[in-house]
Amino acid sequence: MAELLRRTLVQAALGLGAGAGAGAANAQTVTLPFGNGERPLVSYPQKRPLIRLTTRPPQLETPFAVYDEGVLTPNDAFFVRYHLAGAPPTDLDPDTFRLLVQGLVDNQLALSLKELKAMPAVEIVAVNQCSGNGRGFFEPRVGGGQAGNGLMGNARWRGVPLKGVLEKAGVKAGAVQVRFDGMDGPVLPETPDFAKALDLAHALDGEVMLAWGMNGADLPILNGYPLRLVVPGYYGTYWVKHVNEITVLDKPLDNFWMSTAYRVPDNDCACVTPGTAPAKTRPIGRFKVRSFITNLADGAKVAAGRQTLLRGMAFDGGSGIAEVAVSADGGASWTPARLGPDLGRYAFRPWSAQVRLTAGRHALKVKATSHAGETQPAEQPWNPSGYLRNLIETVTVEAA
Ligand SMILES: Nc1nc2c(c(=O)[nH]1)N[C@H]1C(S)=C(S)[C@@H](COP(=O)(O)O)O[C@H]1N2
Ligand SMILES: [Mo]
Repeated sequence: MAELLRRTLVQAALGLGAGAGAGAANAQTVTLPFGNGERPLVSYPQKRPLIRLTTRPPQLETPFAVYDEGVLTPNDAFFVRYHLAGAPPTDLDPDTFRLLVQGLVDNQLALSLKELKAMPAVEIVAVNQCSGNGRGFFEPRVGGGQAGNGLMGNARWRGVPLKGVLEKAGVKAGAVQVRFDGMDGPVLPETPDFAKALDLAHALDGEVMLAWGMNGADLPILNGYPLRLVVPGYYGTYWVKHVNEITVLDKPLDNFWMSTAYRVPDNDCACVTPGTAPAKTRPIGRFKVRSFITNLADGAKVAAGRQTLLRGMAFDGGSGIAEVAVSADGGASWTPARLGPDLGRYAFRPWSAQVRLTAGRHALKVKATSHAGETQPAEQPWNPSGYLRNLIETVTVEAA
């Protein structure tokens, strides 16, 4: 991408451009179905109008109808999540970019994008989902970004296995974890820099990837240009964007983002009684199994007495989707759905089904079961951070 264009895009992404300004006069809004759910739809560079959660840093949610456009989430509609007010970073020159590999290694590396792209590339279709996807629906309500279900997306990522880069550096005995730091830093020195770590075995599993490509194009600036970590099956917090520093550690990373944030109750349900705090926590890990109806929204009108098509997708933390079922009677009875093309066990799995509805209101539900045998609960287990949401979703329609 031409240097001038790239600079302009970054400036605009920081909120300095017209489109990203606070009050584009004709700003459209959407209302998410929970208290204080009104949000502006705002255009950022390389993005179509998305649901804005915060301005500094830019945090953008995908409008739900996008998931019905196809199994891959288009780059210009893919959600954006940042923690630090200074994000995205401004110094994203692909020619001077270097990926530093350091710490407990035989050879410290400083790899250019060109050098990375000269290594054998791999591709994987994988879902990226924020731990707090759907947090706004939690009851009782919890603190944090009040998002609907638009903090997820499915893309074809292209890059090199992290394993290959770590082997190039040579991991020394005594290594325990690998730390990933992106180019965005805190504005205030008191704010903890965003860095995350994976256990060494996970980092070397051959699936975790350093990706520069997304759906056949460069990563959008707001999704981590020029290089990001892809951690298939794991919540987005580990998918470090603009990653330029990898450090092999001899002990687990102890920072705010590992030791305090992004942790769940350490018990079978990862839940506690609403309003209470967990006695013990563990780092958040793999996605819980989820499924959605994408072609009908709440309040949709359908024809009574005729076949109504239901369509959507399902995904889990990497075992793959074994079964999807739909209910047209509020969950009393279930009918199997037809599964669509399989793009891999980390991808959205499309499904479709037909139901015949009598005149009146109907609660349509969808439920997925993974190959690991995990399914979705009817009631959402509660945790104080509003993570891991995966209850059976309901869309209420009107047949006439
Ligand atoms: N550098 C950097 N990487 C980051 C973050 C961040 O704040 N800074 N947020 C993480 C979180 S919590 C999520 S959910 C994903 C979101 O990826 P996306 O913005 O490409 O959708 O990025 C992750 N990587
Ligand atoms: Mo996240």
